[in-house]
Amino acid sequence: MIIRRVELREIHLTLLHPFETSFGRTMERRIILVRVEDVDGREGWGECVAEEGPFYSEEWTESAWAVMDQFLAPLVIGAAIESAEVVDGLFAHVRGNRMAKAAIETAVWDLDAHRRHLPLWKLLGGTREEIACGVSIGLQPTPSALLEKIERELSAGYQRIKIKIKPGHDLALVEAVRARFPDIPLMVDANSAYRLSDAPMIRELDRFKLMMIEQPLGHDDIVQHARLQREIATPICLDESIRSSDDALHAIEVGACRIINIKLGRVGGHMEARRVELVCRERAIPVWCGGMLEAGIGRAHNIALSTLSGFTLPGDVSASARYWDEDIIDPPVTVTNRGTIVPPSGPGIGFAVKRDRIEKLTVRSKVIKA
Ligand code: OSB
Ligand code: MG
Repeated sequence: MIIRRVELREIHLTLLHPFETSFGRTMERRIILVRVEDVDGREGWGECVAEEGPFYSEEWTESAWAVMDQFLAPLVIGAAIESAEVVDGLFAHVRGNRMAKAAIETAVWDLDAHRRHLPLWKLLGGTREEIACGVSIGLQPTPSALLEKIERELSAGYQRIKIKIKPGHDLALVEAVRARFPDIPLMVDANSAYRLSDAPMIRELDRFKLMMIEQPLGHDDIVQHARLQREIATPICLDESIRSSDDALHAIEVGACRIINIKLGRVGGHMEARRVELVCRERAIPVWCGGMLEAGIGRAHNIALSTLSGFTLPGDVSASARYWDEDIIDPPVTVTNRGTIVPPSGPGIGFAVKRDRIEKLTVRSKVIKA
């Protein structure tokens, strides 16, 4: 395929409920959408998961826009791309900026799947006809508000509950959740809020039989996580620290984690996400698909990724209705009462992109062509 046009647009979408983590609070998302078009007029869509500020990672909406506009889009335009598998190679000499890379790379995968009349998940090599879903619940104003949210998600059928923790909102919070829900599959995510010197507190979490603790220490650390893992029984899951399949290999080799969260944006797209999945599967490390408060296009790519066989744990991929009054895809993502999503059978991402809605939400756009 030869791509003749890359369209960037920034849309603003307001979350139904604010989302709070140890590093900040989000209400309005500024999301960059990517549309690629080939010389035959076929299209593919991607979504950039960079957030509104450089707090989860160094990337943010403005940096991703600039890198896509000035460096990445020109690299795909006019290039002979036999398959979407080569796109990450075209980007290899651009350092970092993985969320920007993933937005364009995933759009080319959607286009490639359309061109081959295949669902994207099948083109990626996915085999799961149903994927397991969990939810990520942000920090709440009170413990009782958290318990209420958990109750609601459990009755919707979600298979595991993840709650955010931070210093001062950890042991007592988990204790309150366990007192009310003694047996549910439960995990916590600290988004790098602790230091190795907090190991004694973290070890106390062992008594709550959590499925895992996600990213307790430094966002780019591996060695201290290995030390911590030796001191606690709860499995560590790495999120922020794993930016590539090499990172995954290193983390597994030194025992820094027993589980890995894979996010398309954090690793630079489908190709690298598949490499991470393979490194983990070959070493019996379970993986699950993380989320970044995506709108429908990013969510659809996450669903496709989650069909790979190594994704044995419920991910943070949940229904559109938990985030938005109206999504940008049709139909919106829905979850069965068993807490699963059935990947769509249509070509590409398998959802229709709502052009009119996107047009209304757009605050800026740019077309890059030869
Ligand atoms: O650490 O997994 C995380 C959202 C934004 C940034 C980082 C994270 C998250 C989530 C939300 O936990 C997952 C979702 O529901 O999309
Ligand atoms: Mg996380």
